[in-house]
Amino acid sequence: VFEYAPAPESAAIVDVRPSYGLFVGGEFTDGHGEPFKSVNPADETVLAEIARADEGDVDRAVAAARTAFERVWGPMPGAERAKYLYRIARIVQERSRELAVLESIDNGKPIRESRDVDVPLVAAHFFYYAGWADKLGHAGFGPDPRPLGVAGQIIPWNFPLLMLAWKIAPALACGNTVVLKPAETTPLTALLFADICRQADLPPGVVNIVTGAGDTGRALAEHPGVDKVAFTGSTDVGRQIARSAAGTAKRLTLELGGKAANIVFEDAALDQAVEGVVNGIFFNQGHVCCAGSRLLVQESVAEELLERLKTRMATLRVGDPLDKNTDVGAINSAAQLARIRELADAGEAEGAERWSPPCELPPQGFWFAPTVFTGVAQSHRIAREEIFGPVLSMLTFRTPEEAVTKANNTPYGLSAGIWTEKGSRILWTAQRLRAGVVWANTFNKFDPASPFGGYKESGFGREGGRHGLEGYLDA
Ligand code: TXE
Repeated sequence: VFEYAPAPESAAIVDVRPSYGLFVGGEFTDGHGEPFKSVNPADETVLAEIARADEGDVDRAVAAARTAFERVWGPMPGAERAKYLYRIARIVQERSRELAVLESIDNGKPIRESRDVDVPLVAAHFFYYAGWADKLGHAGFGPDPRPLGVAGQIIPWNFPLLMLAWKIAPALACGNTVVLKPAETTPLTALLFADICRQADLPPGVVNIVTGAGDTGRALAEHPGVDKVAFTGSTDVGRQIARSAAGTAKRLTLELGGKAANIVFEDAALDQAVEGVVNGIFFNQGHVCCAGSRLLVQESVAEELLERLKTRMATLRVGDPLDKNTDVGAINSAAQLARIRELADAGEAEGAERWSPPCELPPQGFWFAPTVFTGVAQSHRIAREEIFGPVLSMLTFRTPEEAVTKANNTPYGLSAGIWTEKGSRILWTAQRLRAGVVWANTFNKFDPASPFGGYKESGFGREGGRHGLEGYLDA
């Protein structure tokens, strides 16, 4: 029942099984918790029943990872580990259609995004970190940096496969083994990835996948046999994990929420800026930690920009994630939809003006129309809290100083965008922004060679690039 068989070339692109087990020690096995269901958010149909790992199952997975670390993966020369990572990267490319379709039906994201962004970046991460595996002695951490041991990795539902790659690729390259817990609403591609690990002949126990909700995550984060915890998710859960990691003195990296400012100066190329603003907030339904959810526009061009933005928003196609023409897919879960609605309603109640283009939403499933709020004050909840949905809050500024002050007026500090034709203004602004990533005349650009991570309540530690190795080495 639990086996994952590759879909035959000619048949449906992806073969979703009725039920899935945990992946422990290279085998799909039963879980001892109450199974749960993964639902297609575009039509609310049940996709599959998923095993839930209880504390005992987490214990088994950590033990499998420990054995693999001590006997096989830790002692293996970096050049050998690299071969496995290259092999995984190539299989991800070979099975990219299957992965993209499964990601879109489990998550709700448009197939164009899973096909052209998520899955290619997953392969790119494995290729990139494969290249580091035999060069760790030249990465600036001393001649012979050591892995940490067993990494417990907990990931969210917005980029299920890509977050898995961000976590697993550097951990494995450095010689660690992993126990990864995917989010409860999007477990399917992680289980397909488990099958890819088997196909790549990865030694059993090097990658273990435990499915479940917060309890499973807590059991993993608190497990005394875990040497390092890497978490991406909400700031609240990040705080809980930091407390429990402190109890057992584990290494920790946290990638948490954001409330990024996308700053448009009056000399920006406005049409280009509009594209960047739209991509910044409507890409992946705004389920993006670095989403440009606060649009800061210089007063002199605010009206003009808003006009063009509305015209562009009216062209966005909302609907079936598997339709190649779809721009905005389904909201990932009923709970997330409720949260977006609550914050959007609060925006109206606090006096901001709400606008959405006319668009017909499908009758079944979880949907939210692209929305922009104007007349937003910095004190409004929609200007302060992470909405994590297709909702943009527009504010204005008069001077560059005011733009920087407003952009930094948030407990978060993950990313920001700057739109201007003036190079010196880009540098001046970027130097003053308290954000881990600053994009200029572009937005949501990702590359495995670039470090990514936040300041303040957006967390600490960096993923990606050479910096991403630091979190997995005893250096
Ligand atoms: O996140 P959670 P949720 C933000 C976003 C969103 C809000 C709530 O604003 O609206 O968080 O989303 C696991 N110990 N982000 O509730 O709960 C959980 O099972 C250990 C931003 O879905 O943080 C899942 O695997 N693990 C964010 C993962 O944590 C626990 C991405 C994330 O879920 C746990 C997601 C516990 N006590 C949401 N409780 C970003 N930065 O990208 C839950 N989990």
